[in-house]
Amino acid sequence: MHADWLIENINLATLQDTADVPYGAIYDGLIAIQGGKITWLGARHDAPVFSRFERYDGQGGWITPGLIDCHTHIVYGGQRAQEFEQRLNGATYEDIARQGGGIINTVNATRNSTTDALRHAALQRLTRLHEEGVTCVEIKSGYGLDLDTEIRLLEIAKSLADSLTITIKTTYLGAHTLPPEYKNRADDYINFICQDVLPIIANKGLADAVDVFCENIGFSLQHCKQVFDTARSLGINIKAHAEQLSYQGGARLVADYKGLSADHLEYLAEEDIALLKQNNVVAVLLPAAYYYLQQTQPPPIHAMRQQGLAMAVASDSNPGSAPTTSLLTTMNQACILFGLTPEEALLGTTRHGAAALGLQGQKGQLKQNYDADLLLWDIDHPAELSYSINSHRPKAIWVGGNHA
Ligand code: DI6
Ligand code: FE
Repeated sequence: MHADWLIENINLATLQDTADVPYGAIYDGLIAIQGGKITWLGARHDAPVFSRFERYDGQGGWITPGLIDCHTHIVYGGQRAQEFEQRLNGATYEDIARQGGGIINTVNATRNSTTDALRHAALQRLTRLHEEGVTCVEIKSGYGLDLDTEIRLLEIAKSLADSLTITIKTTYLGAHTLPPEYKNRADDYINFICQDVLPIIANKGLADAVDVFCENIGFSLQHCKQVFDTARSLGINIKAHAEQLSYQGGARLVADYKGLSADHLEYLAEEDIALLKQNNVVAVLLPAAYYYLQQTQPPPIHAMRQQGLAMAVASDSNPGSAPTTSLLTTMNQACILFGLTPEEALLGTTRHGAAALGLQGQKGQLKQNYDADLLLWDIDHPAELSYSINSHRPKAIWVGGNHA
């Protein structure tokens, strides 16, 4: 059997959906890569004979799937540290947004930034995520809002794969907030999104999904429904920022459209979980935003766990509610703030992160014929990845079988 790479002297955290042991662990394992895919994995003593390969000695470390950050807003201009100070002095996220700050602050900075400046800043953020082992990332637009800037942001997002060995999925988030030129004219803005923007973005192939901010300081269910109807007609996947600051029913709407994911979910009603599960909607947990906004009501994790709802974990990297570029820290926050186990946190940034991007069956597990996106860690146990903050970087990274 031919292999490009043979990685041995390792333990494997396969995270396979068929596993019946924690982490799907295989000890003293071996993994073979060929043509960018995993062609064989298992216990070393069960391995077939391989020919013509590069050998890599894992020196007793652990191999996990590449990390998947399935929810980021990393293409933007400016920063909002002053807002951070305001919130520490008692202002709320909603107050600041209603006073014309928040997302609009970043929209103005982004519109006034050159493409080179936006790309340079986004590449720095993505490099931080990649250094921790992120091999697949979702990047949203949403800080331009006008047609030209939204196109620029999505093109910049896609271009980052020219500078880093990483898979990028893009999401159009025009329904992020009302732009100044549409003040008090939400209906007109949603019509603009549906009639003038989405068809062009679909035609240019710039977005794999559409997202909306379904919130009292964002858009109404009816407005989100109109965007989803247009996305469906254009064959674009559906996601939503839902139940982050209040219950609006946005997660149910995603389920009604059989969308990919409902994200945040602090105010999700437990009775909605069954509908999400029935429609294979992934719950994307964003504990960094919960931490930064000093929220006090976590998502209904116990009920989600009991009903077997897939829970992804993502950084939500953005300048306002989650100015972080550390997915590993987000895994730690998911455990400490939301009560996930370290295994659930790692599943959230691998198998379930893949499903939130429609990549189940291709990424997020160590499994035969899956993409060979692998990380080698110098750890004794996979729980260490959520356990200690800023303590781990992969010793080696393979993306699509390429040793990065
Ligand atoms: N919810 C969030 O937490 C981010 N966007 C959203 O819809 C925050 C974006 C920002 O504050 O810039
Ligand atoms: Fe977000």
